[in-house]
Amino acid sequence: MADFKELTLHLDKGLATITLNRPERLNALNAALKAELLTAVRQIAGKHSGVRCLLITGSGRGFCAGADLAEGGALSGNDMGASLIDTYHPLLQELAELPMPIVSAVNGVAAGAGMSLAIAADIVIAAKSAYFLQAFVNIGLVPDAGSTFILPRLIGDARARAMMMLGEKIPAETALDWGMIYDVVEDSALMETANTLAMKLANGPTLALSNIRKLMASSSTNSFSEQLQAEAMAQRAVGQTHDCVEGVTAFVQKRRANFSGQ
Ligand code: T3D
Repeated sequence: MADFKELTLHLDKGLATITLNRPERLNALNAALKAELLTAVRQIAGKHSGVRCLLITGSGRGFCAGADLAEGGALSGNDMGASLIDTYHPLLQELAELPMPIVSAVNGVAAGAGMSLAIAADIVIAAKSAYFLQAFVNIGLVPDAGSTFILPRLIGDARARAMMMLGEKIPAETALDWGMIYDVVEDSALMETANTLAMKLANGPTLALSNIRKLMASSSTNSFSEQLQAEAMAQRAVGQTHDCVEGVTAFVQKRRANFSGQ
């Protein structure tokens, strides 16, 4: 297993937990953290990793404050497009293609690319004191790391534009009202709630869950008939899995299904 300094990776019964670990910088993404994140996600994605759900959170009082502005990459003269293409995009693609569900437990501020990372998860749970910030415009940048794709799909055009253009803090409870996230819990309950939910997913029918991810991704660009076709193809594949046999058998036998991820 790779050695990490800027994050921790904890593996427990099919659940991988990545904790961004630069609390003194609100877990801002420096080059080392981005590289470690990519390594960790690739390790989790590996065929023999045994991981069936990924949980991402932050240490300290922040989830992630976006790009590390102290590192100098965002200073004028640097090609930030290249930096996105070389470092953020492989990570976001890897997350998008991960064959298992992703949960983010937003323990504090999620700003800039840190917000993009938070909402790249399938299920986002936030602590009551957390907030979301499209910080880019406040430093003269445009939203990146997938925010212009994901955010309007979550909260609609009007609210997404306002968040991106005004660069204001959106409290977790407003994010919940707007449909940006799945749930808000007391700060003290965040990790237990997120762990319970992530463990449930880790014990779920992994191939069905990863196909749900794919179908949700294609539904934003497919036509209705293309999406019906995609559903049929996914169902053909998933319907032949051990987990489907187990799920139906367990239903008929009136017992809880014991999914293996196969
Ligand atoms: O090439 C590329 O990489 C392009 C990609 C760009 C993607 C982006 O994400 S651009 C957006 C970058 N992020 C931001 O603009 C957010 C900057 N941070 C803030 O606006 C505020 O820190 C927060 C609103 C997030 C939190 O405010 P507050 O008052 O709770 O905390 P603070 O005091 O500002 O921050 C605490 C410490 O973290 C502080 O350090 P210090 O003074 O105690 O030594 C602060 O400098 C540091 N910090 C916070 N955010 C960042 C950061 N250090 C480096 N980079 C940061 N993004």
